[in-house]
Formats: sequence, structure tokens, C-alpha cells
Amino acid sequence: MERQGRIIKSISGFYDVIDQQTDELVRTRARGNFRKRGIKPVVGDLVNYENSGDLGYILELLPRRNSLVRPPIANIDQAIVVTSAIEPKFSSNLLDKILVNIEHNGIKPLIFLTKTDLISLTDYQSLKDTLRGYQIADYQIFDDQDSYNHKQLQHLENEFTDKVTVFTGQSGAGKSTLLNHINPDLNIATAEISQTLNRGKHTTRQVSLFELSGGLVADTPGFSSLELIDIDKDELPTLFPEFLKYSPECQFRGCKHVNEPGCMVKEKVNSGVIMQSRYDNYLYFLNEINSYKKRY
Ligand SMILES: Nc1nc2c(ncn2[C@@H]2O[C@H](COP(=O)(O)OP(=O)(O)OP(=O)(O)O)[C@@H](O)[C@H]2O)c(=O)[nH]1
Ligand SMILES: [Mg+2]
Ligand SMILES: [Zn+2]
Repeated sequence: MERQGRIIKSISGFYDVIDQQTDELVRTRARGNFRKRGIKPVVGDLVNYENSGDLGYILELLPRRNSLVRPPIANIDQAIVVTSAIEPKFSSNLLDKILVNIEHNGIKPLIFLTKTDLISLTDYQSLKDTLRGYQIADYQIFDDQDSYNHKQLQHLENEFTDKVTVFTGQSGAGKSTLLNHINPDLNIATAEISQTLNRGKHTTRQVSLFELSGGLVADTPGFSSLELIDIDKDELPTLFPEFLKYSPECQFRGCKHVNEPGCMVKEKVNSGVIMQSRYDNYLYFLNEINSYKKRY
């Protein structure tokens, strides 16, 4: 009988599928014709499968809403961008780059601040002010001084229900630590992957989805830098939600908010409604995209 499910784990040619109807976990293999067509099922894929005894067979992959390459995972609703105050030090440039990449994939970002216990109160206050600036982009911010306090974690967990969530961010920011705080039973190894990454080993660590608070959640390996892959200069301004909000009021249709007169985005930057740092990073990324073009 043909059934529908979602791949939550992939191990050496086997795919563990959660049945959409019964919530049962079924081990499957992909039919040979996938490989022939060059399609590889990934974690997060919705599939039609048949369950014949011990082992099921994936018959068909349903169209993907979105997908990430590193790590390979599909159909993601939201990303928790774990951002540390220090070690590694907060960088608005890197944060904005992560956000732009997430927006490019049609995924909703949420920002979670960690390691505030390692900075002074003054530094915390100013970081908090910076992060509050992202509310104009309608990003939800988790910025309590005690990152892992029960109330804030509860608040975060409430967002998981009926969604597929990935934890992403710089290596060492505290993604796995945060997940362990949410559910100590997960017992995810912390503070070791970054070192392996640096040596260039195990960069394709297995990603799997696990059930948490009524949704599916994945930890992912961190990174130390990021490229703006597949984003062109016309798409870039649309990946800043607060720019998108004001661009209909720009004098020119298709305004890129650079040198055009009557630009409402620039006006909102000047009046402090849009953060200067977001705008500066936008110009920086535009430059970067132009320099990729020259390189290739
Ligand atoms: N003081 C302090 N240390 C933290 C906090 N969050 C995480 N750490 C520590 O930071 C180190 C890195 O944390 P991980 O959870 O392994 O970081 P990660 O983001 O999963 O890193 P990768 O898996 O390499 O991407 C660990 O030693 C954690 O104990 C925090 O809020 N405060
Ligand atoms: Mg980790
Ligand atoms: Zn404009």
C-alpha cells in the first residue's frame, strides 16, 4: 500500500521515514530509478513509499519547497540562528550574511543570542540594542541575559510545533549546547565538531531530524565563513525584509537603494528606523557579489 512520510535520517543507503499518518518509523531504501535519474533523497524529503514487511521502499519524492546543500536537508520552515556574543565574537556582517542566505532559501529566521555570561553588562546592553534593531525586519529575537533560562527556552520550543526547524550559525556559537538545554536527553556532543571541521575532516557530518516539542528539529554543523551562493545583485535587496517594506515608497520602481534619488530605504536609514549596520552590510554584500562575477 502506498503511504506518505518524511525522511528524518539517512544512513548508508537506508532512509528512515516517519509515516505522516501513523507517526510510525519505517526503514526504507530508495528504488534504483532515483539514482539513474540523478536524484538523491535527503533528510526532510516528503516521499511516497510502500511498506512491505521489514523494509519499505521509497517510490517517489514529492516536490521540495526548499533545500540546503550544506548540510543536505529539504523542506525547512525556519532556522534558529544561534549567535554568540563572544568566542566567536558577534559580527553583524556575518549575522546579516547568514540571514540573507536563509531568506534566499525561503526559510524564516529567528535569532538566539548565547554566551552573554562572558561579556560585561555594558557590552550586553549594547548588543541587545543592536539585536532589537532587527525587529523592524520582523525577526523574532531571543536575547535574555541568561540565554538558557527556562522561560526563554519554553518560548523558543513553542515555535517548533508542526514545523521543521534547523539550528544554524557559526561554529562554536552554541547550537548543540542550546539543544541540550532544551532537552538534556538529546545529549549531543558539543565543542568538538569545530575542531574537526578545521582539519577538513567529517565536513559532511550526518544530519538527522528528531522530534521535539511537536515538531522536527535538526542540529547542523557550524561554519566559520559563508559565501553568498546563487544570490544576484537584483535579488539581494529583497532579502532584507525591512528594505522590502519601504521600497514601494522609493521614487523609482526597482530602486536598488544605492545612488537613486528619492530612496525611502536610505531615508529610513538616515532617520534610524533601519539600522545603519544593515545598510552598510547590504552595500558590502553587493560589492562581494560583483566581485564574484569578475572572478568567474
Ligand atoms: N559560557 C558559555 N559557554 C557556552 C554557551 N553556549 C555554549 N557554550 C560553550 O561553547 C562551546 C561550543 O558550543 P557548541 O554547542 O559545541 O557549539 P556549536 O554551535 O554546536 O558548534 P559546532 O557544532 O562546531 O557548529 C562549548 O564549550 C559550550 O559549552 C553560553 O551561553 N555560555
Ligand atoms: Mg554543534
Ligand atoms: Zn530605494
